[in-house]
Amino acid sequence: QRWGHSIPSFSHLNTVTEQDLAHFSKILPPTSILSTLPPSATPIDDLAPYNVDWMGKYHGQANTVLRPRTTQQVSAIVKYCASQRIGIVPQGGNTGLVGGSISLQKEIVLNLGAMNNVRSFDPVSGILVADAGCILESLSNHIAPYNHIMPIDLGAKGSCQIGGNISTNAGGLRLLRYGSLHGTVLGLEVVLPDGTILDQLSTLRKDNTGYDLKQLFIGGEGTLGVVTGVSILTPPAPQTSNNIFLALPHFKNILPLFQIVKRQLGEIMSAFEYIDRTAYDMGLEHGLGPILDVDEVGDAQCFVLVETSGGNQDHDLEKLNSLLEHLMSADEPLIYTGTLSQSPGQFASIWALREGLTECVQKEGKPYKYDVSVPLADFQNVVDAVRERMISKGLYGDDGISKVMGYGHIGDGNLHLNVIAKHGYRPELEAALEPFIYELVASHKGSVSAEHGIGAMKAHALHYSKSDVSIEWMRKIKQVFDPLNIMNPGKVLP
Ligand code: FAD
Ligand code: 2HG
Ligand code: ZN
Repeated sequence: QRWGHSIPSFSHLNTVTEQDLAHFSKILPPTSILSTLPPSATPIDDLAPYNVDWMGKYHGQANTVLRPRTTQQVSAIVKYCASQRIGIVPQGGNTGLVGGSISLQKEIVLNLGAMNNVRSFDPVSGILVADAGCILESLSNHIAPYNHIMPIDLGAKGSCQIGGNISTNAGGLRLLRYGSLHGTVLGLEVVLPDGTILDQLSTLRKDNTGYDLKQLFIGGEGTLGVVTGVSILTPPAPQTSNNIFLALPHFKNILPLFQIVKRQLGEIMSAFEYIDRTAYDMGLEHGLGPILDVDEVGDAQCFVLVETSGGNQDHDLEKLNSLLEHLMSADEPLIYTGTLSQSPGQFASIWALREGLTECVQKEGKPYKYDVSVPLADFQNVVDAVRERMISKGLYGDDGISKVMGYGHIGDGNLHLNVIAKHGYRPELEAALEPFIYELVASHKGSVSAEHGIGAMKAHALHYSKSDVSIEWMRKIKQVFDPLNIMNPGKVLP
């Protein structure tokens, strides 16, 4: 069990009993209740997928999982849990990377997966209203025939739910173009920790009627309530999309490259993603790519994926070709080589290399993941500093940390630092990494969580990126919404 710090004890909370289960069966049909307690007596293996996170890093304790189908059922469950002081962990697709969706003690898991209906879609405004448990990819498929896309996209799209995306304020691959969910979410329906239904499922673009409460649940990580419904603005699908993949001799070329690409591509640039050499080689070893000729890549230190989305293929191709020409023909070229995708298949393989890295990391061993914001110029320094630290501690190698790598969303200043323990997590590895990495990030005035959230992993590290005053006011907000501290206890706040 790896919580990054000691597991808090929840003396204020009660464990689910057979009497509680009897009450839940008045709210939900038997098929929506999984519990090791009688009369359900679900085999423990059937609960296992709800008690372990995507990385296999966080192992939970829940003896009961509830899978409601309606907002009214969620409300009745939460109201009862409040009356009995039973802790609740809201769970979406369980793809989170900070242990937020796993029960720390014996809180119940409230899984939203059965709330998966699209409530409405307006093809004129592009406003989609859906249950929180809808899988991101199925929402994309739902609106594709109307030529709309979701404003958010990420590697976990086939499993993560829109309610989970909103609760983590997930960033992903389209943030550069469409901005954060704080802008695209128009309204939410939320079951508050006393069971009250807060209906703010607005479909208005503009609504300045006082405090914008929904913003608190975007990135709230299930600590302030259960998101049950979502209203979100979806943009029209671009008429044409292209991507290029570039190999850079040195990391130091990234900043001038970013400036040139932004200047030359202007409004059509929709993503600018980063992969360092270690991550690229790992991707290749796991069957992704190759995208570029191995000889031309040479000793390239890092790679960049640039995507464009526009309205006219000839116009966009002209811009991309002249960008590549400019980059290659300079006296001191910023790149060794680059390629422009020539087909939908090649476009997809270039993206697959970037999106597939998280799964490759998983196959390499057990990852310590640090999702940080630091100045772009320091991406490589941060990765190198961590590798050097592990070497100096004698912990670098196949029996300790086998790889340290960086990839991420350069356009957003977000580095994914992945530190792989080939043969599994060990306390001395973690002790060498933390608080070293958090202090390093703080020294760059960065953020210890750019987009994955705080969850259980980083609650004790929140202070590296938030002032005492901020944390105090976060606590006050938590106290107002959840005075009994039943909603995802032990997460986010230290
Ligand atoms: P879960 O993992 O189930 O839950 C995450 C948190 O939200 C928990 O604290 C949980 O309690 C809470 N929660 C979930 N649903 C609700 C709800 N309905 N109401 C209240 N609280 C709720 N993240 C990024 O930001 N960008 C990426 O590019 C990205 N790529 C990823 C790629 C892969 C392969 C994987 C495995 C993960 C990736 N993630 C990324 C991390 C993850 O945050 C997202 O996958 C996603 O937003 C989590 O959604 P989920 O439905 O799985 O939520
Ligand atoms: C991504 O951008 C995700 O691919 C996952 O946020 C990052 O694997 C990671 O560390
Ligand atoms: Zn990411």
